[in-house]
Order: sequence, then structure tokens, then C-alpha cells
Amino acid sequence: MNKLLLTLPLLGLVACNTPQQRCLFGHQDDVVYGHDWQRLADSTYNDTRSSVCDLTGHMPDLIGFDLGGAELCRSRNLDSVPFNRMLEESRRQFLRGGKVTLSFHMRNPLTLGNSWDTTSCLSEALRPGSAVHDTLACWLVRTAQMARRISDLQTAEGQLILRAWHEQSGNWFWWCRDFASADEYKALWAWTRHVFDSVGVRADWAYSPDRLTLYDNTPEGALRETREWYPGDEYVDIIGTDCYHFGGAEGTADYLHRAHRQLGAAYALAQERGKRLAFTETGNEGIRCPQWYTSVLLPLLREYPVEYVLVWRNAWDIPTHYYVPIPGHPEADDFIRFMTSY
Ligand code: BMA
Repeated sequence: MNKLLLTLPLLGLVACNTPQQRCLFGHQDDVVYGHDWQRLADSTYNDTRSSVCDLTGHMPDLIGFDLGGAELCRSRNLDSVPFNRMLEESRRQFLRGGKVTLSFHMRNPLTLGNSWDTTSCLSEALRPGSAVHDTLACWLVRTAQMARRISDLQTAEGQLILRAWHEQSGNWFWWCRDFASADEYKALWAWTRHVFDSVGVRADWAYSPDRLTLYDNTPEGALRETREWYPGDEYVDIIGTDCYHFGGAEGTADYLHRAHRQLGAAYALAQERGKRLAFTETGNEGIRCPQWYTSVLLPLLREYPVEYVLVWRNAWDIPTHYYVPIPGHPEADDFIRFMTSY
């Protein structure tokens, strides 16, 4: 362990909704690569590099990783992150007192295509005795075993958050609502929890729908959809939502409309079920909207008691795909202001 790691402060000073409750800031894959750098070798690095720390001098409170690929026992996940690096960086993050959230972009168990292969497979996968069932059963165990290795590195309670089967309200993953019923989705959650619990994974679990368009445009319609697909009190600790700002300033009104609708529904359900609230994924790709962090995101975080917000990854190999500004970016100062504004 490099001594520097132990002295790097965690951020912990983002927006604040109530004086007692601090909103943690998270960034996907923050420490394995950034817009113009990568540390993707399957080896140990002596020090830590972080896109958030590059700008602010502080490590993010939360780091997101994805387990997609563990189901095939691959050594790297779907974005080429070696699982060994994920383990190493999770260990460091926990030692710093930070948190880790894991999503899983699991392959389609019928076709073996990726998560975005929407060939309908869930009802078959839920039928014991079918080949697809056996495939998914095996994949769940393998994914749980990787999660268990990360879970075992925790140095305190509640450092690991598992965000299973996210964005089911969209139409882009095989577990989304166009390709599965609410009952099937809930059965998938129950099965997943059963496997992960049997494997001994200790984590808090987050449910995170995306857009809410099944019913009318009222808050009741949004809540109804969020509630209808809710996996159940025994499986969920955190209710969140995924919502992205598309384009520049011209996209702000649309983003705020969707964000309020989704966060409002998640908050209402969280209150109803006695659960915690999070903004599980958001961002403005390339930060093309001026002052996005302080003028668009911050007011949202002040309005809802979200426990954490996670912005998506700074891809090293897709030049336009980043959500935390890079040094020299016109929005870098705004991001730094955001991180210190409370
Ligand atoms: C998407 C993009 C993809 C990536 C996927 C899983 O939003 O970032 O490039 O493969 O998430 O991390």
C-alpha cells in the first residue's frame, strides 16, 4: 500500500440537501482510466490516479465498477477493466473509507450476445430445467463470486452497493420492460438476491429505473411505474434513478423535466417503503452545457435527499465520452466549484 493512498482525502463535500445529510459524489471507473490516460494493465500500480482527484485534489467518495464479463469468467470486464484492478482499487477505496458501487451488464443468456441484445430470454431463463435457466444460474453464481471477493475487502459496514438489473424501464437491455413482465423482472431480482446472499455477498442493493413513460405524464403515473417494477422491500435498500442530460443548454429543460419526474417518483417510493434515495446515474456527455454541475445538477441535489450521485465514465478510447471535465476543459472550474459548494 502506497502511503500516499492513505493520505488522499475523500471528497465528501458536494451538494447538501439537509445539514445532516451529505450527498456523496461518485464516478464510474474513476481510477482505472480517464479521458486521455489508462491504467488497464493487469498488474498492480503503486499509486492511484483519478479523474476527480486530478481536478480537485480529492478522491471521489464513491467509485462505480461493472461486473459484466464475470459471468464468462473473463479476466476483464466489458470495458476492458481487469477484474484484478477492480479488486485492487476497491481495496484501496475501502481503506480510504470510500464506497464502491457495482452494476452488471450481463450478457444475454440465450444468445450470448451483450446486454443490449434484446432477444427475449427472461421467461425461458426463469423456467427451471431449461438450458437458458442453467446458463443464467451459472452466470449468477460466477458474478456473485466476483462480487463476494470485492465485498470481502470492505473495512466497514455498508461500503458496497450492488445495483442490479438497472434501467429496466428502458428498452435497451434484455431485462427491460419491453422484453419482460414486471413479475418476471421481480423474479429475476429475487433469484439474484438468493444467489448472491448464498454466496455470502454483503452489500446494500439499489433499484434504479430510467425514464418513466409507461403511464401518463403525472407524478402518480411515474410513481405507479416505479412501484410496479419495485423488486420488494426484502431485496432493496436504495431506490434511485438513472437520467442523462442530452446535448447542450437546449437540453436542460427536457433533462430537468425527466429528472424531477424520476427523482420525485423514486423519492415518493423511498418514503413509502422506508428506503434510502440515490441519483444512481447521471451526467452530461462532454459537459457541453455551460455550468452544468452548479446550475443544473446542484439544484436537483438540493431538492431531493439523495445519498449519492454517480456520473458515468471518462472513456479513454472514445474522445467524446466523458462526464467529469478534464483539466483545461471550459467546465473544469465549474466542477471544482460544485465539489466545494456547501
Ligand atoms: C455505456 C457506455 C459504453 C459502456 C457501457 C457499460 O453507457 O459507456 O461505452 O460499454 O456503458 O459500461
